[in-house]
Amino acid sequence: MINPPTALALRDQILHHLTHSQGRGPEFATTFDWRMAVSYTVRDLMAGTWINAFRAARDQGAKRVYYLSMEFLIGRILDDAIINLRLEKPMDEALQMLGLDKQAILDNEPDAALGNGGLGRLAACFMESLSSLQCPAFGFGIRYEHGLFRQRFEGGQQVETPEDWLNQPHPWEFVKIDYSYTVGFKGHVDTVDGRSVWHPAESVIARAYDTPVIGWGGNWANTLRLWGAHPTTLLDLDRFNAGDHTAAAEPEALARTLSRVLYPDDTTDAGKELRLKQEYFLTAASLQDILRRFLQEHGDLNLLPQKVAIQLNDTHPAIAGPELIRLLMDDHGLPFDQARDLARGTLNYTNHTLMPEALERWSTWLMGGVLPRHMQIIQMIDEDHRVSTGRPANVGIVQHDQVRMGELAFIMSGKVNGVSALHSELVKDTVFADLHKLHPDRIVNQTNGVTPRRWLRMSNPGLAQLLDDTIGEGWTADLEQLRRLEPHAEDAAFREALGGVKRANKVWLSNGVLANLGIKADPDAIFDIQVKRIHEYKRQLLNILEAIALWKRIHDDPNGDWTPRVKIFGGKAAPAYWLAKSVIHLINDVATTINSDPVTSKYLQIAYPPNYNVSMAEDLIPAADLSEQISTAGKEASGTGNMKFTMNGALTIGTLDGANVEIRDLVGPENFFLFGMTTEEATVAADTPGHARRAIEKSQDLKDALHLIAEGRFGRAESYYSLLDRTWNDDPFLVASDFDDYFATQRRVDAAYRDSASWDRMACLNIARSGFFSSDRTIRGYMADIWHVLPVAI
Ligand code: T68
Repeated sequence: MINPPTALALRDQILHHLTHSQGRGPEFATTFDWRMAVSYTVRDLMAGTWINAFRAARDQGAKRVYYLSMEFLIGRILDDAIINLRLEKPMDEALQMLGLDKQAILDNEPDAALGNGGLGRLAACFMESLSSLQCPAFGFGIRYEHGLFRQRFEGGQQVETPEDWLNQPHPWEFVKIDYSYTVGFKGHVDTVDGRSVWHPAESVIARAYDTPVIGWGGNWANTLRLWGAHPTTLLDLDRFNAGDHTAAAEPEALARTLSRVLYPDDTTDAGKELRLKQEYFLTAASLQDILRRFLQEHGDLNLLPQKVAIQLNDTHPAIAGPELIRLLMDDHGLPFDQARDLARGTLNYTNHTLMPEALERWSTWLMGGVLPRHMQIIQMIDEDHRVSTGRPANVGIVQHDQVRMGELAFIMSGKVNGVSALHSELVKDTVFADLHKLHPDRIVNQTNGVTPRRWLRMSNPGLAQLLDDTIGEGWTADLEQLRRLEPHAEDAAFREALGGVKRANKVWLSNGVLANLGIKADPDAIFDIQVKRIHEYKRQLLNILEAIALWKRIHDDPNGDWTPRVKIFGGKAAPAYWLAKSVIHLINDVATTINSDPVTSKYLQIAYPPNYNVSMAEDLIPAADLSEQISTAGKEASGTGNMKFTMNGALTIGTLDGANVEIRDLVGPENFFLFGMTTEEATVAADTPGHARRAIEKSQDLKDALHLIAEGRFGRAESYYSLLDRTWNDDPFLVASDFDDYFATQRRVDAAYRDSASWDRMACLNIARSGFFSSDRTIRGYMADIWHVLPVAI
């Protein structure tokens, strides 16, 4: 920003909005009113930049990026905007003048939880980096009325309640009612003068709700455009006049279901008609908007690949291939070949998982019923690809009466990328092995990253200050500058300061989140944290079994020289994922027993705060000593939490999976606690009959832990029969086979933590070498290798 406002100006503007936007006098204002007034004040400071950025891109005829994603896990906006606009100081002063508590105002903002986990949070980090790098871009998503469900625990079990962030006004968005598009479903296809014409039987209106995303320094803002679904007819007046008032409102209710709720399943395929309609709703509205702007700015459709790059965040918007071809053929009269080439020159696809149950497939009858014209085009794409490549019969989009969205996305994309070095190689060797042979240059890697503005400067102000004082604040825009910290690893005074920041963050967490749970956590204990969705492959079970085994050992030798530890879990399970829910139940039951054991309580505590979300991550990650990244090798595509912990000076205990491999390479193997099988070993072991039973028989600690559960030491044993049965007899994610190595590695962690100078030295080197994991680096990679776009000067 060129002229940052003074504290006085901010104060006056806040008071102005309190009166004129909230309609409240200061003496009547609630925290909510103040938060709205402050938010409007900050929004005012983004709007001009936002409009100028759009204008600059248009005036320069710049190529634009469009990021299509069913999820944007934004979290809170206010503090992030204050920081990116560099308003911290004047805003603190202004709030002080008004006698307001800044933390209370920040905490009043609900999280925009429009995503499940990593995929959605990545989209949010990318939006912030795109703006910080002045890359002209739009994010397109759905404005879900209900984001990811809220999680409560009842008797230790997960209970879901609806999330309702839009029950209160959302101060950041601008509604653009003139950007409204009709999206059709079902119906039939006619041929008129050789052209296909689709006559949808149903339609809804997609309306644009825009949120500016301000970049670091406040010089550029892009648009996050979320589509809200609205009815084409508000009220069935005939029915209303006939007295049936409920039925009269039906068209409205039906249309609105499209943007009502976020599907809460990650890494499983929903396979439901509503989900397909949501995916098409997002895609169709976005493509209409893209083509409208493109035609206005450039006119000639042949320029599309030169001026537009579209990124598909996983296969969820993969219907974009057939939809773009449909628009170019049916609306603009281009022949199939030309439409196909233009589409493929424009579209790219990011794969986020190899898990077979997550690969989207739609039955041909559902696809043909909901999107009849698209089903025809999918068949044309498939046949065209078969003929032009001479591929084997089993490699194709339509197989066994199912449309495979991964294959569709691959075939319709210029580039396909994985999200870590290991994952991209596995994409080539496994899910897309056949297509990779036919198109050997299509798959590329772009290792994920996270934005250091939110995940360091904002969430860890103590560390940010120490970094600013030590190496200057240049790291915020250029995270590789953290390298300049390396020499300070040998400086005892700096290590003390670093340890002091960590301890302060731990005290803050103890007095806040943990105290609320009734847990007395010793800030000098190891804070050992695993936060992420609950999933078998992420192996929270391995972590809690280790806790049980450790507890037993301490119990058997209460006078031993144990290193105190607080184990913290956070995360939600998909509502229908019974095994994951039973892991949650187990963690809570084990916590209840262990936390109240007077013999062990000074050495081991377990905390599981409910409703893990972005804001909770911002509290937990800066307070972590140990980051748990313990997925079965070959299963976690990348991970991004692993990067956030490293940046905040936690050491990792982890497997050679996803981006852990790159983290370990960069921070150095001596600064990383590695355990477990490699991908190759895990693949072989999982196929060996009886692997779990054999591993359990070999491990006294594991056997003891499993017996304690089966004996009912942690709540009713019956609750855990299926979990135990799966562990003994199936264990596809190799919890048993990796247990002993994990347990032994944790004991190495215990020993290492006791030498605080050496620990702080390792933490310092982890931070210093984490610069690669900035999402700025990732976005530069996409810009250069996939989108071929340049930043725009303003
Ligand atoms: C995650 N995927 C990967 N999927 O698991 C993680 N799936 O390794 C990676 O770091 C991250 O993506 C970013 O690349 C997901 O989060 C989903 O959330 C999801 C949502 C709906 C349907 C399927």
